[in-house]
Amino acid sequence: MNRNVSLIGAPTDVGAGARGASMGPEALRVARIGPLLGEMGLNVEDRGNLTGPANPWLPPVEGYRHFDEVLAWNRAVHEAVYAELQSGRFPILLGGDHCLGLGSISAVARHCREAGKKLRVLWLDAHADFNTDQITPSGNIHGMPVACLCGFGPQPLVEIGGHVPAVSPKWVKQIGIRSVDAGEKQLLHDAGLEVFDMRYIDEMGMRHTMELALATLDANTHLHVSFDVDFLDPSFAPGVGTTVMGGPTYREAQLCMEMIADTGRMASLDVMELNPALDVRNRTAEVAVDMVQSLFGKSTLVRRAPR
Ligand SMILES: [Mn+2]
Repeated sequence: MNRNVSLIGAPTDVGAGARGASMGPEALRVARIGPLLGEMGLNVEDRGNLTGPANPWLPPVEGYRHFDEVLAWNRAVHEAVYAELQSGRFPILLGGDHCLGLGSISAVARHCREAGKKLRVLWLDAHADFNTDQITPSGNIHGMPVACLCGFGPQPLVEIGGHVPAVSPKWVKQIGIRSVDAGEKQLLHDAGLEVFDMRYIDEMGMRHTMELALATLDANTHLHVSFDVDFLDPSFAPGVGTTVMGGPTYREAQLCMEMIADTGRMASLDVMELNPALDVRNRTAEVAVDMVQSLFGKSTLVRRAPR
């Protein structure tokens, strides 16, 4: 795994239905994301925060809230993530709401196209984020990034990475899903995304789920992880805008992260939707950082290195 890591803060909640995810990057820094990764032997550079328009907090216009602001933030994220990948570094996007997954993953896809790499995206989330302006109940664009990446959405958003669609639905595996809107469900099925929802994880277990989700990786694969903190069960990670009960337990989530680390293929990461305004003494930020450490190979039990 690339151990030269760049932290990129994207302090905005323009795509969300609650204010507060704009404070996520700083809460992750307060929880010592940089120093703790540094202690694991990673070379960490904190690039500070991107800038963009303020959140005007307006109702939807033609199906979207804050379209222009979302576009501006995603363009900034796209350029920042792309620049880190081009200089051979591992970008970690500190969100910010999940609409920015569009800017981040479109940059990763562009990099992979140019470098001849195969792309796989693991979308860890309580929600499928596969809405469009036609079916969205709220107009909040943080419910739409996966659809936009797959080419379903407004032209300026879907073509951010210069190639439409930015990713094939076949490259995306969703894990932990437990809240999907009715129209979204149909569109997900039609597009052919592989979704490992909570029912699947309940029945088959996290280990089997991750074995399948990671089965097609090879030496030429760039694995991107888009970690929405609401993936975690809110009993131990309450600091998000859209909590949904019945998520992975702490141990299940750790296993998920450790199995990703074991592949050695993760090459970029988003940590999204942390909302300090809804958190309790920064506990969710600390849990999120704990999970990120596991993604980089920190295991709970001390294990001997394989011979
Ligand atoms: Mn999400």
